[in-house]
Amino acid sequence: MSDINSLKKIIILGSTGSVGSNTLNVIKRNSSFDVHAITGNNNYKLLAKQALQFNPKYAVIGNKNHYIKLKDLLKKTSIIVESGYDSILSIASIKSDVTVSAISGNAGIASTFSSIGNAAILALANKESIVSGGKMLFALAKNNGTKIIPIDSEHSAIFNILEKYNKKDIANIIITASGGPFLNYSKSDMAHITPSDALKHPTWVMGEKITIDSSTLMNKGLEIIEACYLFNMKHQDIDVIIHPQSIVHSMVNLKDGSTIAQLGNPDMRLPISSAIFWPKCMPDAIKKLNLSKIQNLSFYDPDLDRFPALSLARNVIEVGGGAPIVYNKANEIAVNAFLLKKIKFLDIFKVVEMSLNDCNLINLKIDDLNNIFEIITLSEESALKSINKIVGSVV
Ligand code: MN3
Repeated sequence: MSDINSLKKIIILGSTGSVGSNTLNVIKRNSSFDVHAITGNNNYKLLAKQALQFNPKYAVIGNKNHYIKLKDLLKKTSIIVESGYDSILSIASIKSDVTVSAISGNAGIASTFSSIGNAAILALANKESIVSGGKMLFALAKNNGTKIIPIDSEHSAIFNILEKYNKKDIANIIITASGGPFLNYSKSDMAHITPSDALKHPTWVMGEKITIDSSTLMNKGLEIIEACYLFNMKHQDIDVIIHPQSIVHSMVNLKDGSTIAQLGNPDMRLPISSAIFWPKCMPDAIKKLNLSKIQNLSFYDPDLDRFPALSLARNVIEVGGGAPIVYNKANEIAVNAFLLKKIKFLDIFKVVEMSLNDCNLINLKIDDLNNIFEIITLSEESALKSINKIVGSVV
């Protein structure tokens, strides 16, 4: 058994979600971490179960309505129970060896920023903080000594490859995309896609929002933006290729003409262990590949006409300023409206495009978190307005 002082102090923001639960799953099989704090938003039962199992100093629930219930479930322990958004932010600002930022959506932006300068390693799964505040986030991390390591599977693959090569030898990177369930749909078929069709992801099991984003390729658009900031690259040097088996997690082309790829079974525990154990490699993090059993790996160029999310993302990067925030927030609102059957599948792209055209946010400077939240609010209003226009025009 390791002695407590040699253990690495880890904080998991969003421990009840899929990345958070998988992080605890990884930690359970390895004794080198001391779980210092875990946070959830609504699922107080799972949070209590995790707290009883990992005995953290703090267990924090975002939704204050669940405070008493959580406190009650943990009454026989010495775990400090807190609730509310501000408590999550103060947990995020505790000094740690590793902080995992796995709160999903815009709710995870502020806590990601709070961990900068406090976490030695920030294992970052919250896409929104990179997409909405990437420039600021990476500048702050650099100046305050926090190493950001992505948990997104594609970016984790690229990160690990880039670590081993000289930046000057890199030609470009290729992000793989499963293509989602509608890879072979015609545009007219796509008009009739229902929420339950879109919620069937072929290879990864994930939350509702990201599953829809995979089916529209909006997730891949967000990942292009994410890669630009993470790896400090131009979008022209970031290609997307459809790879339905999700075995090749992503690739890097070197200037000599060779391509370096990371392959593995699609399992979130690989990018998670790669981030929290960095620079070490965790033995048996996932099940080994059996390539002869898989037999075929296929690759296609994405159809930019049927999936406008990719070109939209590239425009958004060109425009800069608040545009990535509009892209992200308008999409979130549109996905919600689609799940509620207010708009059709193809309208998701329309809402994003209309919001980008409507918002005069492209020249706005992003100097602090307040700017980001202001633009998020304006994007939401614009997206709702766009949805009303679309719904109103259908007779
Ligand atoms: Mn991904």
